Amino acid sequence: MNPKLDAIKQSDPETYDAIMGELQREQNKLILIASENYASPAVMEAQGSVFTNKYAEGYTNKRYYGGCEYVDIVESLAINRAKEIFAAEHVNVQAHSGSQANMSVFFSALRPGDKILGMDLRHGGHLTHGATVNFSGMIYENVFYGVDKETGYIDYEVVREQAIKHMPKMIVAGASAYSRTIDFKRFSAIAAEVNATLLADIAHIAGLVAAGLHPSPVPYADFVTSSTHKTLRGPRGGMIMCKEKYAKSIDKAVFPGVQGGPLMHVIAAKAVAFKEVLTDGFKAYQEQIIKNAQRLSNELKLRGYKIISGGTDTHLMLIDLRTKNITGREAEEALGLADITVNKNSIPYDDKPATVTSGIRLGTPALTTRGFTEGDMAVVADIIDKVITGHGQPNDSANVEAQRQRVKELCQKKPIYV
Ligand code: DSN
Repeated sequence: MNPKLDAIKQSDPETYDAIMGELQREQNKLILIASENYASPAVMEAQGSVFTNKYAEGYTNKRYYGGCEYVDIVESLAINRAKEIFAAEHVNVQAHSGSQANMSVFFSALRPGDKILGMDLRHGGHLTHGATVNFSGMIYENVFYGVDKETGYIDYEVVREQAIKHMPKMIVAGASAYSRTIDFKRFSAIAAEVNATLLADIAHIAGLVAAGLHPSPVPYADFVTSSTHKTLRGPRGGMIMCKEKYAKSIDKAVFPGVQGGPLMHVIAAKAVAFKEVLTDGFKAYQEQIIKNAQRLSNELKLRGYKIISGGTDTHLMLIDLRTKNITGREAEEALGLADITVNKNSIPYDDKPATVTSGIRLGTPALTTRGFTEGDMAVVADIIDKVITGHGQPNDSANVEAQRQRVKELCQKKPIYV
């Protein structure tokens, strides 16, 4: 990253100060938000490049604007690299976000009023999988599956029963707060049984899938969507993969259906990120993300924390704080004071509203990018535990300050963008 930003400093000191403030925040805090990561300097250079100036409605060699010879090159690079990574028949890299990727799939495969079977947001699903406050819940009829109350795992027999009972037009597999391997093959068998289309949303696990550490849905699902900035470590954005037979209809749904001009600077950054995925170190990085998550989960369990489903196969975990006498909101605030950034999260069968919650979600992609390994995760778990158990105790402020110092040491030891 160019740390100087001389032009912004000159022209707009307020924005410059905000950027520098954010850089300090990202450097000096432990980012444990499961959906966040640090994009590489190369990805950020591409995203800050002259491609931000260019209109390119349409697709390669079929644009509605002149001067598209270089955008055609980067869009083709991004598409071909994504095809190679995921063994996908067709890829669209124009979706501005994971949500717009999902919207494009819905618009291409469904009619208003059609029924979708998705994972309940309160059990770890995503807004765009049918939540009533989202377009997916407003335009379509939604039914849900969740996780088993005892095990915390998806019960595929229940998914199947729901599918047979409701006969949805589309089944959505994928989650934002589910820590276990998703059996896409099983989902595809269920979808085939009820003649539904299968959409796999791999936004959270795309990096693990790319590295071969989580089974890929690409052979099984009609459509696979993802964001590009989570475990995949690219720029903020979305992408869609599908079978060749859906290629035309997906491309039409993205443009002109849902979006206008593609963000070519973001697409250039996707191309760069996909090249990074294809390098030798990427698999080891993804393996380390999982090792770190498993160590963090184990260390927290040793300190009496209940992890939903008992652990993790992926980059994240969901912690049930009810045994610790603290809400998700209180834990998020308390950890924030100690410079640890997490998000409160509903746990399955939560009786608290989404603004309070009984849980927090933790993820390791960002810490892994800055070089944290299992030993560091043991220290992180201990700091988290000390903050949470000290919350509301007489010496709370001194305790928080002591933990903040420990965070500072960790951050200084493993700086970002070196
Ligand atoms: N909001 C994202 C997350 O935090 O998981 C999903 O899009």
